[in-house]
This record gives sequence, C-alpha cells and structure tokens, in this order.
Amino acid sequence: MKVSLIIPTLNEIEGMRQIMPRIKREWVDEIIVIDGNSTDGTFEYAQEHGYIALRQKSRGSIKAYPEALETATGDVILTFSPDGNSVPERIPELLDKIREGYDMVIASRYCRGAKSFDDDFMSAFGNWLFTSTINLLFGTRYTDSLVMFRAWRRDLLWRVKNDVSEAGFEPAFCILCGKHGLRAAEIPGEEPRRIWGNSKVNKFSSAWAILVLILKEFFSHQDFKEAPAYAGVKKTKIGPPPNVEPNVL
Ligand SMILES: Nc1nc2c(ncn2[C@@H]2O[C@H](COP(=O)(O)OP(=O)(O)OP(=O)(O)O)[C@@H](O)[C@H]2O)c(=O)[nH]1
Ligand SMILES: [Mg+2]
Repeated sequence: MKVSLIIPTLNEIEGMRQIMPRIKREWVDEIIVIDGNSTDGTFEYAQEHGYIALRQKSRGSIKAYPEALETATGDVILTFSPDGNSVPERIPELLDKIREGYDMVIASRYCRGAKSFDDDFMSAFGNWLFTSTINLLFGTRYTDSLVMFRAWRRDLLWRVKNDVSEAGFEPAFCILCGKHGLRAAEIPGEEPRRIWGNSKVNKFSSAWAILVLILKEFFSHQDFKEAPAYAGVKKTKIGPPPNVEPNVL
C-alpha cells in the first residue's frame, strides 16, 4: 500500500512551521504540498524541507486536489490541513483502519467524544444539517461528512459520477460509499483551533454546492462514471480489499 499525503496551503507559514515537524516521514510514502500561490513563504518552506512542492494553477482549495493527484503516486490518499485543524498523530490511526480494508476513513470531529474547538455556530449547524441529510437519503451513519482530514483509496475517484469541483470530494465520497455499499469508517479526531491567520473558504457558496450535489446524487441512479474533475489523473490498480462489514461507523 503506497500512501500520498496531500496538503493544500494558502499563506499557512505559521501552521507549517508548527505542524509539519510533527508528521513523521515514515508514516507515508510521499508528502505533496499544493500551494495556492502563497505570499508568506509557505511554498519556499515546503521546498526547503524536502516536500514535493507544487504551485497550483487553478484557484480555490477544492481545485487543488485534482492538480495534486496528477503528481501523487499513492493508491491511498490522505488529505490534511497544516493550519492546526488536523492532528498529525491521527495519521497512523487513519492508515491502520485503511489497512483493515476500509475504502475511506474519516477523522470525525463529532464521534465518540471528539470535539471541534474551531467551530462557530454556522459551521457546526451546517455540518450537522448536511451530515444528517446524507444519512437520511443514503442510509449511512456518519457523524462528520465534511471534514477534509481523512484517508481514502484512490480508486474512489473513478466512481464519483457528478462533478464535485464546487462541493468538494468529502461529501461526494460519503454519498458514494452509502449509495454503493463501499466501506467507510470513522475514528474520533478532535479539531484544535486554527493556529494563525484566517479561513479562506466561502462557507455560503460551498454550502450551496453541497446541497446541489446531494440532490443530484439522490435523483441520479446511473452507475459509476469518471468524474470530469479528475479525468486527467493517472489511474492506479489496487487489489480488492479484505472482507469487512460495509459502513461500520
Ligand atoms: N492550494 C490551496 N490551498 C488552499 C486554498 N484555500 C485554502 N487552502 C488551504 O486549505 C486548507 C483548508 O482551508 P481553510 O481555510 O483552513 O478551511 P477550513 O479548515 O474549512 O476553515 P477554518 O475552519 O477556518 O480553518 C488550509 O491549509 C488552507 O491553507 C487555495 O485556494 N489553494
Ligand atoms: Mg482549517
């Protein structure tokens, strides 16, 4: 199993300095920093410390992933934020669960005693609303469908049908696992506060995009098809995962 850790960044120099040294190189096979043209030295930090540093050509964190995936060679992808929200020490736990045979493992901010210290009312309510809606419509039992800190088998990419370039892969993969009986699991993953700087995500436009995605998925019954956003990404073949119960959350 080859693991690529993908880290999107936009002006996160302080987070990089504090968080990156906590990621042990032996945990993963490659670390890719995809930088949205930071002006605070984030990209240079990534280069100097021997990470694979890419400059993003498109704009927005969601569009950073397809670009990073063109370079990533892992058959398991781990997505991580260096702003303080993701706890590096959870990385081996996420990968242990993947090794058990799950297709996706989420570091949930809300399961089994975990908590987010970064939530405001809107983000907590939004996550609860979308997660409950996904659970209701697709028969799943997630507690956190939106958090980016998670690990997933790369072959999920070719099974997402609708374009996720606005909503992000997170809710799309949650729906995919529910609709097609793939194996998803959650581990508790507390979310500390952002270390420094501000959030760059527009919560209103992404909420709208997630709603549209959920409805499209609910009303479409087509089989898996290549998602246009990931059409350029190189395919890898992985063997079938061992038999585990679907959707143990
Ligand atoms: N490559 C790239 N990364 C980005 C872009 N926008 C944000 N990021 C990074 O994506 C990660 C998550 O973005 P955040 O702004 O922290 O989003 P969030 O975690 O939902 O918001 P907070 O809860 O306030 O932290 C961070 O590491 C950002 O630096 C972008 O346009 N391009
Ligand atoms: Mg964040």
